[in-house]
Amino acid sequence: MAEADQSTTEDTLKQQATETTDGFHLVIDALKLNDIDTIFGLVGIPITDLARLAQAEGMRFIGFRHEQHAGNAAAISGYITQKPGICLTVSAPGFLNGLTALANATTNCFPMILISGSSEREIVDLQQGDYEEMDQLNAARPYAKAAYRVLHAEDIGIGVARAIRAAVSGRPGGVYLDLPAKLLSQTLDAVKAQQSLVKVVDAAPRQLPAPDSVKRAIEVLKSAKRPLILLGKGAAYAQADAEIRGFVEQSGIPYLPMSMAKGLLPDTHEQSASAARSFVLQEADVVVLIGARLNWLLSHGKGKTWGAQPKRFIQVDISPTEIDSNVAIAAPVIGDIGSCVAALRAGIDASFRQPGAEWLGAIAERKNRNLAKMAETLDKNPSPMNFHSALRAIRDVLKTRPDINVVNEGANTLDYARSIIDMYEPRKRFDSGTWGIMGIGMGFSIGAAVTTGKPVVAIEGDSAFGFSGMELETICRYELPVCTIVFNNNGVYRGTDVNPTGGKDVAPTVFVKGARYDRMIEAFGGVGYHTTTPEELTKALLEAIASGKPSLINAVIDEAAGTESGRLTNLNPQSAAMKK
Ligand code: ADP
Ligand code: TPW
Repeated sequence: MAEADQSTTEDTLKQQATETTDGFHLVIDALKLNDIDTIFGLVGIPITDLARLAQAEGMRFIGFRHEQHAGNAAAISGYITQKPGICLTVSAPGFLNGLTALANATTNCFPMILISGSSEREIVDLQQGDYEEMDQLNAARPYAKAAYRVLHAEDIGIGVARAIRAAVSGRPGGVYLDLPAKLLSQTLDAVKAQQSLVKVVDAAPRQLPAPDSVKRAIEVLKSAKRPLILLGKGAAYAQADAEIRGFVEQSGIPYLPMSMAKGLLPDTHEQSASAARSFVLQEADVVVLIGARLNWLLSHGKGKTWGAQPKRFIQVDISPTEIDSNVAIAAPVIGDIGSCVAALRAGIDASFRQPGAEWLGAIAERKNRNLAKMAETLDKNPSPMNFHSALRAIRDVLKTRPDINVVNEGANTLDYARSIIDMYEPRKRFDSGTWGIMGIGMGFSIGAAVTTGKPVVAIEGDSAFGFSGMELETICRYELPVCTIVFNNNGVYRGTDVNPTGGKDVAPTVFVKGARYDRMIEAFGGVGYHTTTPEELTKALLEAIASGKPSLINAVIDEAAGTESGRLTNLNPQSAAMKK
């Protein structure tokens, strides 16, 4: 080696030996090492520098106006990619704002990590009144799948690895990672720091079902006369699309998609029983649940919805404790959906009989009847327009663009859009989910647009939109191809309620009449449209999608069109009683 070269090498070695790094860098290094390239968040003490550094190191930092929406963006990004979405917040209030999204992610089985800066333990534990002081770790625990705190910079690698694994392995969920301010500025030797990082290997390992559980399930399936498959968002999340489609088609069994599983097979698939939903739920004798829980969305597996016909359930899920949660499950198949469905498919041998003509014929008859009835309703052109005529316009545009992501929330807007807007591709529909939460609109739209690079159409009730409306600025700032359609009927559910006392205050469900939501987006440079007919709505939506610009369509709906709580009237006995 030449003398000059030798001295350079020595210099480098010396420099490396004395070079230090800090907690800020290590957090970013740990995320990047695990292929995480985006952070959704909102800055402030002590994480502003962390956000700056993330950007300087080539990550994307998407800054929001409220942490709940950053959290929702992270959660939906996790659902789409199977990688945990990251939400970064400040301490106490910022953390709590993000916590709603974390809890919602956990409830929906979306993988995300909420990372919050926090005050020093010494001060928090003695309750000495720090700036934004809060015992965040304990506050997060009940609402997260896991919660961790890192106190030493050399543990950041392990902390991030644990958080990633907890978020995506088994049943996915929300994870909280607490990073005290002091941790971020701790320095340590750069070489040692690099060695402390962990690249997570096989974060969500396949979990093969036990062969005897598969055998049992196949026996139950073979005994069925009127089988039904129910696909949930767990099935969509699993990205086992070909396997699931293969199972459905090979078995010939009719299926129902839960709302976010729409598009896993195209809604126009001939085996879809969506248009005969009530009939198949009541009449089926064997129901195969794939990544769907028997919670309130399925009337807990009992009661009128499920009819008098006794049922036997086969349930495919990764979580063993989900089994028997509401009713007895005859054949649980525990494992990841891809592996379980592959095993079930393999069990469909020569002795398996596809469902008979009697069952399929009865479903087809109901389907045709209901579809004809629906077509009649959709074809009407009332003035002012109503949910149906507006949704017909949107449906016809979206039919030509199956690649578009659809976000949907509201009461009537949610219920009608779910059944009227067909989906053609998996993981393109994102909605209020397991909680029926309002406020996911703009967060999910931003998360989906940033993650997929594809356009988003958000179909929003006017009340629902209000929860996240300020994020229009975020959409404009990042120039995201999001078109928000506000179904404006002047209030929550509708705009016609009156104050029974005749007093000055409007009824609890009523908003400002004739609000111009389209003007909100104009304030940030986006394009606003004001529409009062299906034709105007069609034209605006086509133009908005073609332009790819941030846009908002104020769709004026008959203020008397909505029903209280949409189709959830049965969960609202008090309100029904008051109206008697
Ligand atoms: P829906 O609301 O669409 O009915 P749920 O959220 O109730 O769906 O149910 C999703 C289910 O899917 C959860 O019970 C969850 O444990 C399960 N799940 C999620 N991911 C997987 C996976 N990769 N493999 C197996 N089960 C999964
Ligand atoms: C976080 C309660 C359920 S649906 C809804 C509210 C307030 C809004 C319905 O009105 P909207 O839709 O959006 O105008 P539409 O189509 O009927 O006209 N707070 C939270 N979550 C929920 N679910 C509520 C309140 C609710």
